[in-house]
Amino acid sequence: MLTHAITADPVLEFVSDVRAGLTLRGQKELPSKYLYDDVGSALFEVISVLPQYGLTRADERLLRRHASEIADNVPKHVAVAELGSGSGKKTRWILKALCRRQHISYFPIEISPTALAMCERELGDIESMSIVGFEREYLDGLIEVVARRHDGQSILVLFLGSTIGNFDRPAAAKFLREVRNILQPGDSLLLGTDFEKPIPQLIAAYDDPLGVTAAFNLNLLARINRELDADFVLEQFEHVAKFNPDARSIEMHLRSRIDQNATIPRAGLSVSFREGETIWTESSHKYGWTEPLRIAKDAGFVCKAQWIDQEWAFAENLFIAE
Ligand code: AVJ
Repeated sequence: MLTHAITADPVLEFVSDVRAGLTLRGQKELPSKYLYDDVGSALFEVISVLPQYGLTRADERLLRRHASEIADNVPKHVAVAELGSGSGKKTRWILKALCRRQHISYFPIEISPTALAMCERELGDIESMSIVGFEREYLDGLIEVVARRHDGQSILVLFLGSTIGNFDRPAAAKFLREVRNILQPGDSLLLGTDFEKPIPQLIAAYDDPLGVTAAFNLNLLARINRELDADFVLEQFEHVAKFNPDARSIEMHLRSRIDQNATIPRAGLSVSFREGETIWTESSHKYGWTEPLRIAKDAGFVCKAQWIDQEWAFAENLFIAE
């Protein structure tokens, strides 16, 4: 299948986000999307097979078990846009179920070129499906996909794996509203959401005893060292996972073990840290049982169907644009 990536300019954006996040006066922060370079993506693959982290397996189970039922609930003539395709492994089942009915186009949208290439390799063998990858931010990519819509074709957006959880609630609502505005009535969105769980279970999932999540988090500083010539001493930072009861999210931070400085030459920056000060690197919001229904409604969708995993409280929610 013909494949080509359409590229924007990632390096400048990384520099400016790092500068903005580390020069904040209060809580320093770095956007979680930068966790996923080649090393980070590989570490996340390991996280997803850890016994303490059931989220990805729940997502995969649901997509595998209910693929044909999900396909039956979307229009036959469909183009699929996936926001953050990752390796593409879990998407295979749903794509195959859709292809059984009619030829489909699949557009993975992904900022990591490596993940995009992996996804295209992983799924390139599916018959009666064409793949065109977009190396783009989600909404920019989605706009490009919609511009390629054929007459009578509907769009199915996949936003799986609880990536929505990385947005805080207002940002998630705004994002889904933007997705809705790019779509037309009758288009669909399959959204994966992770439900609230006991706090100790959440902490264990985000601070595993093998230290894989710690490595995943610390890799963000290693990445800044590699790509921006910075001199972060990784041993002088530690991974912290904590539950934020107001936001109902698990936060990952990197805590400075001592008073120290780091220089980031390619961002023209020197940053100081006090002992105990943290860089906030990710939030994973957890949802109440009925929250997906309200989220759908607030963004201009109706929740047509929902599939819930029995082992790990997680749902695939099928939203239809109104
Ligand atoms: C891939 C965003 C769903 O938030 O649970 C896993 C990333 N961070 N362990 C999540 C993650 C720490 C993950 N998502």
